Amino acid sequence: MRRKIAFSLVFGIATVLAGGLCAGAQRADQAWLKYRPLSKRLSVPMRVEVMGQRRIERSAASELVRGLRSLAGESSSDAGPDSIVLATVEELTREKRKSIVPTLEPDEFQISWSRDQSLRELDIVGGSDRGLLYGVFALLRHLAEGADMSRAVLRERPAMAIRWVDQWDNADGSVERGYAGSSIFFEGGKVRDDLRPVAEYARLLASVGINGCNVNNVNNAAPFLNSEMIRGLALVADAMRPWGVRLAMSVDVASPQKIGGLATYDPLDPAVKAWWNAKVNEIYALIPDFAGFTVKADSEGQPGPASYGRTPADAANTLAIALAPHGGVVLYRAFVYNHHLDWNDPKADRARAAYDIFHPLDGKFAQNVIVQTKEGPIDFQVREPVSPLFGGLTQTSQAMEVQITQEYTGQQRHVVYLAPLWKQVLDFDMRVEGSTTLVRNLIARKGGGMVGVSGVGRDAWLGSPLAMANLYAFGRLAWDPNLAPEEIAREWTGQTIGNDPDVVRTVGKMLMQSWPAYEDYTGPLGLQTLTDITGSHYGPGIEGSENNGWGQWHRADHEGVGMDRSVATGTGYAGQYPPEVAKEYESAATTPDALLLFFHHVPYTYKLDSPGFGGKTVIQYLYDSHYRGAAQAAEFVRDWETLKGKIDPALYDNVLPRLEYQAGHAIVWRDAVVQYFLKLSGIPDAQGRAGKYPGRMEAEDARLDGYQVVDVMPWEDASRGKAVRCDQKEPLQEGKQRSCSAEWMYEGAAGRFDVAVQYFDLQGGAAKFALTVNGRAAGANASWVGDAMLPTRRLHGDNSTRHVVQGVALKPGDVIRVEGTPDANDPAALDYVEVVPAGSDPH
Ligand code: GCW
Repeated sequence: MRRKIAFSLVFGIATVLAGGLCAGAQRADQAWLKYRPLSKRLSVPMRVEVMGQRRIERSAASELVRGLRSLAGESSSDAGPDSIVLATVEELTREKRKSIVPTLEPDEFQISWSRDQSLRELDIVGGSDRGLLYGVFALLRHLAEGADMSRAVLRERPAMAIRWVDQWDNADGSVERGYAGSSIFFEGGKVRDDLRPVAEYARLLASVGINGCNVNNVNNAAPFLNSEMIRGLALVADAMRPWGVRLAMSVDVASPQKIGGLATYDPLDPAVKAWWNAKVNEIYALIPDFAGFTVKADSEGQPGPASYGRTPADAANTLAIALAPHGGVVLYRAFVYNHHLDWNDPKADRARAAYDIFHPLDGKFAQNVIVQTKEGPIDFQVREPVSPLFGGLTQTSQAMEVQITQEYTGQQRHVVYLAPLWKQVLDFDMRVEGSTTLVRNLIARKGGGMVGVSGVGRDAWLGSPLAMANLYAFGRLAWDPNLAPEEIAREWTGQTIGNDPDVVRTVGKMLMQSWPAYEDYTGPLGLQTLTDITGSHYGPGIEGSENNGWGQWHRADHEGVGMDRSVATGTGYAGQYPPEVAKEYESAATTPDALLLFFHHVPYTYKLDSPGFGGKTVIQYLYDSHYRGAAQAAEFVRDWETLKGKIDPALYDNVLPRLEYQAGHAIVWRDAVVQYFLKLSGIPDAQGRAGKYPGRMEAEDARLDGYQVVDVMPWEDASRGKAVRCDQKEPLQEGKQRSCSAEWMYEGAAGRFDVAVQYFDLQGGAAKFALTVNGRAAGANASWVGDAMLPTRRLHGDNSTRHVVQGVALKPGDVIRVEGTPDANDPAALDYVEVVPAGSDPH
């Protein structure tokens, strides 16, 4: 029997692969594919045999060998006579290898034990070579988590056909909304020469079942259809193909005019159609398995069919007809809206746009068009209702777009595990025609699925190690939306950080608490993220979303807050849902409190009544949630500290300062939102915290030498709206550091305290700071450099940063002094210092 096996591998390959990657290269094992040695013998054979020789099968075999060898660690030399056999259904049938061959769909796999005479075999059978690869990754995942596979039988297939990540990478190497360095795909207007990171990325994606990757930004996509770029993209496709990840690209519908030299891009013009046909043929000649196009049109300045009075269906179908003979698809984004809305018009509502535009087109799209809709009607906010369009396109294939890169959820500087948010959307019951209609089933129909905007870059994929849980979870949920976010967190932690039960429990708890915490300290009750939507989308900017055309409004005034989207008195958005859901959202009393202010404008004194909202008034809930969220962020630091000695020290040291930073920035958020609503509503905090900061000494009240008092914009981003900056205009004297100082006389009780210094860390310079008490360094870390790369190049909540010096002995009359030395564009600006009981502040 064994002789029939076309190709047999026993180790060796792992060494070859490892040798092929130079030291320092970006690798998948920086993420979850670590295969850390287990302390026990593996429960599966160490010998690997593969029946076929296709490229993906070779990847599967080499991955398995590499994984087994690494997991087995010391005991890896003991191969034994049993084997793992890898085969596709087709190979088994052809070779008559087994008496019973399972019937499997292409991406499906089955893992089961069998006997070949006296030997045991673990068979991994795929419906296709890709199914086989997924089976290998599933086995390795279970082993890495420490599972006993000695009797395992597994059979799985993906819930959805489309399981794609989208990159928003530009040809110059920048990544729109990317927070992890420059593009792994492009540089200097071209595809990069070194595509090894792309292959490693594809390996990572395949390990969680992702089967497509769109590599370029939906904005400014026209140059990507130039012939030279297509040749480069063919190399990208080659790099991903061994892992079953098909290349897709974003296209600009005006390309026939912009790069094709036609006078028009009207999708119904015969010359335009012919241009697209020829372009698509050119692509398929080089990339035979090309997956398809993603389109952003008539949105945020991108050209679109509206210029010719045509519909999105007209534009989508022209592309779809060109792609259809090759098996390609069009993902047409429903993110189409007018960003010049009239803020003074109480009926204007951006949330309505996708449904208003796309619902009337249901049934008008070609078979291979998939309408791709963001999970919520606005834009990846910390919380939104589910887009009603999912219930409004019953004849059309649909994909749900989520954002892995954390544009509005902390930009990877904050830990925010998004699986619970996505899961809530997937599990939402639209009640189409009055019966159970889960969003996850709506998108799984007719070849639809999920698309995650990924934003990986050259900085360890997503920059922050814990952010990788989101990429992992995205793939797992697209594969199986029944998985619970807790379970996914456990899987990810076990593979990435460690199987120690304390580690799995602690990291799982942190991940699960992270989205609620972020919501609490940014924008609860359906207010959305409350960030400056015309700027970086990062720090607090409560008013920034109002009074402009972008439509991310919350309509807060002196009396109340929230946007009336009811049918009776508001914009009518609530009426876009099927009747049962529409009815629930129509009245404030039945709208879940978590979404109350998305749907209704209510007085600050309105009483919340959902479980967990404690019968509080809206204003009190705003105060309380912000204090609770910031306290939770501080807790993450303490949680992580319990892992010291239990996890990889490099990972420990990498993550700890990020969590400390997050805890400090959560305070910036808390104070901004709280003081904003305190001022606007005039209603005091029943718990007496809002606007009162015991132990806080404002920079503008200090004895200043060189520092100038300035107003911060928006005012709520600084304590009491003011800060000081060190701008010394006179020329420097030789050898003399130009620095400024702020001094306060301490008047509190004697004791040991933590002293927090709130400063603004501007890009374009690395200002130095030193904290002294009576002229002496206040502690071990009392001198530091503000060299972080934070958004916004002026004093702002984006860059307001907290530095804590612990255990400082203070007595009345002591002089606390901060000396700031500016550097280039960083004026060493200060907001305040705060003396808090030792151990109460994250450090
Ligand atoms: O969220 C917004 C982003 C834009 C993005 C756009 C979109 C690619 O701020 O950067 O553009 O959505 O999804 O098209």
